[in-house]
Amino acid sequence: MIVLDSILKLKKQGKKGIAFLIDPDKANEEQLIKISQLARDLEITFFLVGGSLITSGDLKQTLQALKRKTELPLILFPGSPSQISDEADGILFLSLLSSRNPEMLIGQQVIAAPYLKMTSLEIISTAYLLIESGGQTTASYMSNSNPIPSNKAEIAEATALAGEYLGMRLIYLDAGSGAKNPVPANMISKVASSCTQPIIVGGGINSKEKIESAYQAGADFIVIGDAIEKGNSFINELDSLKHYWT
Ligand code: 1GP
Repeated sequence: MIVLDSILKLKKQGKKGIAFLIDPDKANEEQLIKISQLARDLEITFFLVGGSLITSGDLKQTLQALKRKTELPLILFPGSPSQISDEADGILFLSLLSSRNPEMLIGQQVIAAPYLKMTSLEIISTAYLLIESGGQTTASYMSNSNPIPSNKAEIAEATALAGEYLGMRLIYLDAGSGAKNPVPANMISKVASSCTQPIIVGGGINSKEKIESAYQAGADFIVIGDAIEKGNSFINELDSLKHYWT
């Protein structure tokens, strides 16, 4: 469990982590070169690759292109069982615990399992919680599920804890890609106060302040996708936060 161990090690050392999310639909070769360079300079922890819906992009080609440009672990963040590839190093094996949709809780996982068995991917069991973020996101629409209301931190806490008791190794609180509002700090704190497994937070993180607020609330890891792909100017300021993860 190389990737999970490195996440646990960071947490034990009191360090934070940062991952960039690459959506194969949005990233072209030129962007991948820039993003890989940035990842190297910032010494980020790993890449996540995937999306709720891939239409035009090619997952395998994106992974191969990334592998030519970076040594960092590539972890699949799949929107469906079609997003499995041995070109990656690992996979977040997600169960959408915020939903009451059996397909997202266990159906898609059953379809994926025999394919995963044929790969050498590191499989990281992850409690995945979508959080309401000021508008519908692709993730909540595609998963046909209601996200947890943003003012119901206690529901997120109970859900994350249930995931931990079910044996899941990571807790991912996601406001959804391009979210208007990120996961609220008080919700992150509440989850962090009950759970012992590492907490990943993502969705709508597009400023230094939002990163620091998530870390200070108890996030162990943050994920940035949209802002990196768009080349948002705040990425030039990330260097000053490097002490959190290096
Ligand atoms: C989405 O948490 C990720 O699933 C990242 O979100 O694209 O908004 O950074 P952004």
